[in-house]
Amino acid sequence: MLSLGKSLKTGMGSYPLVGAKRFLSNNSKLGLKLKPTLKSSFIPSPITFAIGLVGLAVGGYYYLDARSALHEYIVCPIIRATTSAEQGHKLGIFFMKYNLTPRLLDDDINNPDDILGVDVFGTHLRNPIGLAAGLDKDGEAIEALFNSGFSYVEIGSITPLPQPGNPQPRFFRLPRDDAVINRYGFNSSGHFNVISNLKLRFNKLFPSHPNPYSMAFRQGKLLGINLGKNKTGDEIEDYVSGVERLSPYADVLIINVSSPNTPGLRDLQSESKLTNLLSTVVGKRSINLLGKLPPILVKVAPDLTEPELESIANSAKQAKVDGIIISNTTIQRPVDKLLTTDKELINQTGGLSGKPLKPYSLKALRTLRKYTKDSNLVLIGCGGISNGQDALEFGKAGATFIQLYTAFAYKGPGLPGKVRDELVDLLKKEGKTWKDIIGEDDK
Ligand SMILES: Cc1cc2nc3c(=O)[nH]c(=O)nc-3n(C[C@H](O)[C@H](O)[C@H](O)COP(=O)(O)O)c2cc1C
Ligand SMILES: *[C@@H]1O[C@H](CO)[C@@H](O)[C@H](O)[C@H]1NC(C)=O
Ligand SMILES: *[C@@H]1O[C@H](CO)[C@@H](O)[C@H](O)[C@H]1NC(C)=O
Ligand SMILES: *[C@@H]1O[C@H](CO)[C@@H](O)[C@H](O)[C@H]1NC(C)=O
Ligand SMILES: *[C@@H]1O[C@H](CO)[C@@H](O)[C@H](O)[C@H]1NC(C)=O
Ligand SMILES: CC(=O)N[C@H]1CO[C@H](CO)[C@@H](O)[C@@H]1O
Repeated sequence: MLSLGKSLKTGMGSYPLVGAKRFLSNNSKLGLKLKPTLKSSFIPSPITFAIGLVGLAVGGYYYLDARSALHEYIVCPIIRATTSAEQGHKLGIFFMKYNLTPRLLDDDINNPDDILGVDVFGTHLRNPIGLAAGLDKDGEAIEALFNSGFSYVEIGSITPLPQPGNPQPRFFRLPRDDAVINRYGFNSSGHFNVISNLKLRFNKLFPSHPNPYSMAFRQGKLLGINLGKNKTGDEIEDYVSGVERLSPYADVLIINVSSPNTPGLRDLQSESKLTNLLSTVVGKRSINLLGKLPPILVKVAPDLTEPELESIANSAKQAKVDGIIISNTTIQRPVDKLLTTDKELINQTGGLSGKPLKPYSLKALRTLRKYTKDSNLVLIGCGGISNGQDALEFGKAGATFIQLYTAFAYKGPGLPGKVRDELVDLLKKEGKTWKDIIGEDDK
């Protein structure tokens, strides 16, 4: 089993229900507001609203089927044509928050012989397709995201105190390249607002699922929470408070080590600083409301050098971190390969994601694989994945499961189901299962 075992066995026995019941009865004493404090910051312009309604009406029945071409070829392009990138993002969250997006109707079914199943973090994930952080920053759209077929959803990044992020515009579409550039700068409504969202969700779901599979409240699915630090916050303090406050709601916790403290060459001092940060954070976890200790993952940038990645791998092993997500967006601009002729777009400051990121993230994944093969660190592939073939490449390069974001923003809620079906077909052709192909490249 590709798992982390050890730490996860703690507290699995009778703990879950006790923990959860205690939570329910103590709720009011925790001093956190139970009301949803997130104001809907989405104010649709009359045009986008009207188009949304027309889309719904024209869509009719087909709107309900996640994989109908309606979303990819009609709804998403209309949204792109009529909104700025950030308005489009908000509109998407708005639809999902109120469950106005379609669900993958055969989520439970189309995985013949469990071809896509994979054991990770003491769990059997039903498929290796996850959503990356940054789409649902505040944990408002979790149900809709699981409904669209993801088996892993990562919310956040969440900073301790609310912060506005960078001034707008800060999100740019490069449609010809199936890419986006963002410099949101981690706008976040802060720990307490997100906790109140998660708490409401728990209180709503727990009574009818008294024995939930996970904090996803779905069989074979996991909920990840990505912790950020405030712009002016202290790295250790902010991550520690994140781990302490959000452990109860998480199946998995993620912290970002996108750039280790030294740009440039590997140096022992920065490695030990990182090891110290990671060990501290690992030690501060507590069991979640279901009695399980959430594994901790670190997320890295694709722009790190091989010595830097090696250094992160060493720190992760020493600190007994459970896994690594590879990768975040890139600050590089593969100008010769980008189709966009708009140089001003290319020159926007920020992280580039989507198709052009794939070679960088895949390379970083291969490098990390090289330095972690001897450990039980779980590698999670992310960056430019948009179809079954991409997912398969990351799996073969060593990813236990994958995440995507930009392709979902372009193609809409049908994408997870599509990637899943493509993966099943590709694996069947090879006569293999997902488990068989993980890390196949280095065999
Ligand atoms: C608009 C946007 C916001 C993002 N915000 C976050 C974030 O808050 N935290 C984080 O760890 N990653 C964030 N990411 C990075 C994604 O999680 C992912 O690592 C990256 O986009 C590469 O995957 P993709 O090519 O499939 O989009 C963000 C990406 C985008 C496009
Ligand atoms: C951050 O920005 C995104 C996109 O506009 C939005 O959905 C989200 O609500 C914002 N969060 C905060 C706290 O501003
Ligand atoms: C991610 O890490 C880098 C340095 O490692 C830091 O500059 C950045 O602020 C972090 N982002 C978040 C959201 O924590
Ligand atoms: C974009 O950046 C390149 C190199 O940094 C520079 O030569 C070019 O003039 C810039 N273009 C625009 C439109 O700013
Ligand atoms: C990701 O990359 C962006 C830009 O490359 C950087 O600002 C940010 O701190 C990184 N970390 C996370 C968690 O996104
Ligand atoms: C604890 C901490 O550093 N909080 C900061 C979070 O970010 C906002 C905006 O950048 C600051 O005003 C807070 O001081």
